[in-house]
Amino acid sequence: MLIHNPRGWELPERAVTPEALALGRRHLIAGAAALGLASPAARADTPPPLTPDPRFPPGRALTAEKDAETYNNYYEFSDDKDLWEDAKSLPLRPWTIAVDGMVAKPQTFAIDDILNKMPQEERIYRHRCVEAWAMTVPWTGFPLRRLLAAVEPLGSAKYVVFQTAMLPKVMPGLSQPWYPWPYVEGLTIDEAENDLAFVATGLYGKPLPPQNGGPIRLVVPWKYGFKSAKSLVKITLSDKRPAVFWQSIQPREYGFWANVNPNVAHPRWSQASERLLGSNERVPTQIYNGYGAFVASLYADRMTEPLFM
Ligand SMILES: Nc1nc2c(c(=O)[nH]1)N[C@H]1C(S)=C(S)[C@@H](COP(=O)(O)O)O[C@H]1N2
Ligand SMILES: [Mo]
Repeated sequence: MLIHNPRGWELPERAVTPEALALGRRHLIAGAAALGLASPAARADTPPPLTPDPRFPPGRALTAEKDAETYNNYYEFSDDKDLWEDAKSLPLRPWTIAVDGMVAKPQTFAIDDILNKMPQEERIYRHRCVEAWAMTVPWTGFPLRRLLAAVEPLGSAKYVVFQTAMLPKVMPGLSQPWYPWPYVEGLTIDEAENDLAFVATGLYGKPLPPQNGGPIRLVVPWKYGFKSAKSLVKITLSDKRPAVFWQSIQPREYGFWANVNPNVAHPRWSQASERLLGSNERVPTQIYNGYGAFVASLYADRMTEPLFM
């Protein structure tokens, strides 16, 4: 079932939640009080658990936490999926993330300042890797547009560029010189400001583990998974489209836009269906990974672009 009750480990006391969620929670608390149950969420000194944003119903069962955290793509560590133990050597503190480029107020944030400053939300999103496996997981974090608003993008900025940490001492993959390190990804400004574009700092109600991109990563669920860059150290606003990691390696197979589409095959395999992590079940792939109602309008004037690779 989809019922999920995360701990509020990273919710600052002054956190604000969307009204509907706060209301729903008050009902829960009131219900518990009526039953005479001591509700930890009702105490002022304890942050309440987060409720998944109801705008984004996942429509399928949550992936088991163990599966999502032991089957990963993180090429800085390895091109195998079982890198989770090696990734534990990534030091998650101290950690800073610079937000710079074409902005009025460039800033370098310490990760704990971000956690304290940004109201935390939970979202259960479907995730679709270009390799045709998929998962459904609860991320904790905040909308990307809130972070952008803090640095005040200039009107001339057209793209948002994301850069992953490069720590050769703990990331053996960096010694493979045929990859164009660092891992860089990018979105257009309007994609980055879309409701769905999310910065994750937690997973299953706990701090984001390193193998999943801890302490802070991008999550753009309507695009193939490679767009969702991990372990971010820099976000740069630019008027130029960046050279992005997989497109630089193989431009015939991977593009800048990478929107999910079951009808546009990868040159080497079909994208019509996907395997759910932790099972052999295959389900049909949905255009924009099922998020078309939120994002299809972004592309109405971009139909001449290769939107689906
Ligand atoms: N820095 C970095 N980010 C990355 C990757 C990577 O290799 N390095 N892999 C991408 C790919 S292909 C996918 S499918 C997702 C996987 O995220 P997960 O391991 O949390 O499922 O991370 C993406 N972000
Ligand atoms: Mo992927």
